[in-house]
Amino acid sequence: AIEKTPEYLASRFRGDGVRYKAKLIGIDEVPASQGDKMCLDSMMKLKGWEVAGRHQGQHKQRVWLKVSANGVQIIDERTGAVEHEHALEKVSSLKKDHSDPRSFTYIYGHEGTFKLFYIKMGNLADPVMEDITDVCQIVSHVEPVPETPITQ
Ligand code: I3P
Repeated sequence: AIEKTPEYLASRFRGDGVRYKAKLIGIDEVPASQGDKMCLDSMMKLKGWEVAGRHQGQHKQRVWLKVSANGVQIIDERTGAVEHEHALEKVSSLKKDHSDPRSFTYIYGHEGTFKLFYIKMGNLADPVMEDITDVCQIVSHVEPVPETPITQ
């Protein structure tokens, strides 16, 4: 296993960071930043919608999930458009989907509203969950970079 030195983590999540192929199962507005039952209820609802959509011939949106020191980005695979940009300090409740090793959820809180993002990875969910955990850890220990004073 790679030793996760501060230098290793800093370089892993610098710039564009890491990118994974994924599909968006769904997004749901939730009442709070955390809560086990709340998350499970939301996941069940979104899963129900996914199944209903599939029965109508719809496919989940294919996306790239980017994890860097600047946050989590969800990018439409087809257009390349950044559809969601999540600052790490506003991400909470990162959770494994115990019914599917490829899926996970997290909550993004912004101006008093909370949204649960339910994502299915191309492969296992563990590596990206580990990356999100690691990058949150490193940014929470880093002082914000002071702005360079403008000298005239
Ligand atoms: C597909 C199958 C895939 C699924 C895909 C389904 O149905 O369930 O596993 O991809 O979802 O359409 P079928 O076997 O009838 O073709 P995931 O495993 O990534 O969910 P999608 O159409 O939403 O991509």
